[in-house]
Amino acid sequence: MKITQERFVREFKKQLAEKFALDVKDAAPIELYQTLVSVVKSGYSEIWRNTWKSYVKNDQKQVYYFSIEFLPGRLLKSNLLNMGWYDVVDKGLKQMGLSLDKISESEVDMALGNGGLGRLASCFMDALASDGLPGNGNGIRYKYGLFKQKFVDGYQIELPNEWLTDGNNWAVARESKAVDVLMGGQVHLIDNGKYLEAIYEGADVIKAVPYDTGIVGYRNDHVNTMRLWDAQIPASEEVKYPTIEDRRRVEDLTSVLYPDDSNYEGRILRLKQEYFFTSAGIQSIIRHYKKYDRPLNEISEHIAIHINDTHPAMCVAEFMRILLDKEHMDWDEAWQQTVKTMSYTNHTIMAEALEKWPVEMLATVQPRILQIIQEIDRRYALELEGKKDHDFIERTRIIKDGMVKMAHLAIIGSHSTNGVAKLHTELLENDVLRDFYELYPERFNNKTNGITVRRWLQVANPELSKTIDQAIGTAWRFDAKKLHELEKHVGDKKLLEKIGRAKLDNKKKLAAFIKEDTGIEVSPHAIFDVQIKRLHAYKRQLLNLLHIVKLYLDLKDDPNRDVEPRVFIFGAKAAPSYHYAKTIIKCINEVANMINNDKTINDKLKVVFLENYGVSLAEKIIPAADVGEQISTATKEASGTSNMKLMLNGALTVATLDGANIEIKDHVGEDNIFIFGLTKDEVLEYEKNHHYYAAEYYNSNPVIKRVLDAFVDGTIPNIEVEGHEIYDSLLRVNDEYFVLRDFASYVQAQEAVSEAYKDKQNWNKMCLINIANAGYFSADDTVEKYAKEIWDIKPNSTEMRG
Ligand code: 26Y
Repeated sequence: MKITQERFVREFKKQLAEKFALDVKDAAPIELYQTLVSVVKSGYSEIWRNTWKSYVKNDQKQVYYFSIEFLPGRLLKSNLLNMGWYDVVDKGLKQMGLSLDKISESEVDMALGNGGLGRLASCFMDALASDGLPGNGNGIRYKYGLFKQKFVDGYQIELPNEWLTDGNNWAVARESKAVDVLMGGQVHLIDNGKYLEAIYEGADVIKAVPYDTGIVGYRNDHVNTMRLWDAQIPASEEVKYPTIEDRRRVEDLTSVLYPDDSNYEGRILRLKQEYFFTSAGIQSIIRHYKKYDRPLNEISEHIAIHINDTHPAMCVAEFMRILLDKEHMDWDEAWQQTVKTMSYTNHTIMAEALEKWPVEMLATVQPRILQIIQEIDRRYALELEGKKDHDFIERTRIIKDGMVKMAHLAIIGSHSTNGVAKLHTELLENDVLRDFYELYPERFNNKTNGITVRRWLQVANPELSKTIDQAIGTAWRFDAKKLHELEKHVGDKKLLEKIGRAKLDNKKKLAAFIKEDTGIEVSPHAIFDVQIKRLHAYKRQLLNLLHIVKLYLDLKDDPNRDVEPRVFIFGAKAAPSYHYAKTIIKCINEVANMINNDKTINDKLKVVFLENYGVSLAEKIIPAADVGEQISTATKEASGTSNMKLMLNGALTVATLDGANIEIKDHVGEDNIFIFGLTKDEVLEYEKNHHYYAAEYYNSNPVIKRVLDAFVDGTIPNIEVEGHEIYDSLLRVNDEYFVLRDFASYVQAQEAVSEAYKDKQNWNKMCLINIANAGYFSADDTVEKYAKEIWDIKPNSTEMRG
């Protein structure tokens, strides 16, 4: 829909009057926000319908991206940008005395995910639509999003995130598209003469109601759907649930998002959630497919299903269940279609994140699914008999020692398994999934992660975006790889200055936010050094903290030391049950308190731990960052994506050779990144030969000794318990993630950062090179590769939309 400022203002006032019977001057922020959402929605609803109709009309192959997490954040500005409405609406609101920035703040983040995996799913949704690709999301509409984090006395406190209190204005509930999901009870197979009939007894019937959200493509008249399912009680079953508690048992299925990131716990409600959204999604896909009388033995030519990590791995068995039990296809044909339809992405090699479910638990949740998995497993082992040795078969089969290995199910039941960065895929092939790589080499491939440049640069950083426009025009807004043209201007001093100025403006804004949020005063002229990601031992926020303590102790020795002032900024949530991660949070907060209140160090050092890190806070922090910390132990971080967002915004990276950091280094060159630490081979060697002794580093390096002692000798106040815990984890438990091993090398890299910052022009040049090369990590390109190499789907052309 074309919009003019005049038309927008008229429409806005009209809808405000209709919805709330109010004038602009009398409306509350939330009313203004809700009105704006309706105007925006009416702006794309027809395109949404047409996009869907064109898929049907052209019989286009579509992909369904199954993910137990989606982390879109706020949608208002991103939708305005993608529709091409941003400037007109911005001006129109100003004309009415309103501000888009302020109204946007009324939107509650849609935080239905923990971290990287959920955010990746949302970047991919945006990219699919912007590439004009037929791609749908399938997930869960949690009533409570990821918990809200508060600090009380430096400790993390979790509060419920009731994001739906004002309603979700973007989603449309589609009762008419509900499906029934069966759980529990028993199942019997009866030969009725024609086929084996599955008879369910005593199962609970749960009504899955879809909530659809339009995903607007960037200026291409294309709107896809993200479908999230809600659990309800079917009208026919009302009598089965007479009390409020009974009802709650069903509805609780979609109440909470599990706040664990990369840390598997075998909870039955979680398994139920996995089956619930998997079954609802698969049923609705097949029902839709059948509406147009196409043969089921060609279904894999019309749809692709993507399994985002193992959480939706039951897709394999559920798809088989429908083809076998409902469509009476024979096993071999059904299996062939299933494998051709499914594809799987692995996001971690960390053993503690790999899902394994006890057989009995699966039997309780869905006995028929267990039967089918057992049969897949039996046939898998049979097929390999005589071809592979016994040990190989036992190592790779799906069910072993009473546990169902979900990754094995996903690999065996799909035609593609991919890792999320070159190094990660290499580790999968040569190490973690070596057996499967030997068995199915053709199924393995790499797809390095990507981010949406629209949200992370155009929306989050308008200052830098404008500067880039002035240098190279606006084509990069459509094709992020064109950012590379900036490199031609690397000698343009005016441009470098402008990049520096845009950064300074963003730092001033963040400084104001920090002041308002925490009361801490920081100078925008200091280096803003940022580590933002989930709190996890392997991500090594602790290494960062040890370095901060070192800098502090150096300043205490000599307050007049000539150092570049730095502000260390953290954002991180810890899983509520992850004790060690919470201990690190407490320690960071206490170190921050100590440093920020010490007048003797002349404001040369500040530490800010911002509460409640999430997508919207990231949008404030990232544009203001000078330095991004990507310091995981090599081999542990599958890819990372904040590394990409930060470089895109002109932050320089301090990094280990882990995940996508390696590819970042390859693009920007060694001179434009600060690399330190053990390499993959060194880490693997230590892990294999067990000859790392952390205490040696403590005993032989006086700096390390002094820093660690500060945690236990009262230097850092209020961490009597926590300080010892940290100390012991490094010295007694022998430092699982090689923090002390990498410390000296890290300090050196940080010294190089301080040195480099002294030459502003050269620093800005390095920033420019980082920005110029960030286009290689555009999700648009990543998704295009998935489309071509895994899903075999094609973009919608304008004519096709008809
Ligand atoms: C089993 C369950 C507890 C579980 C829940 C969440 C397991 C894993 C996860 C989340 C994993 C995750 O977020 N992984 C991250 O995926 C990103 C996108 O691919 C990567 O960039 C990042 O390195 C990886 O840690």
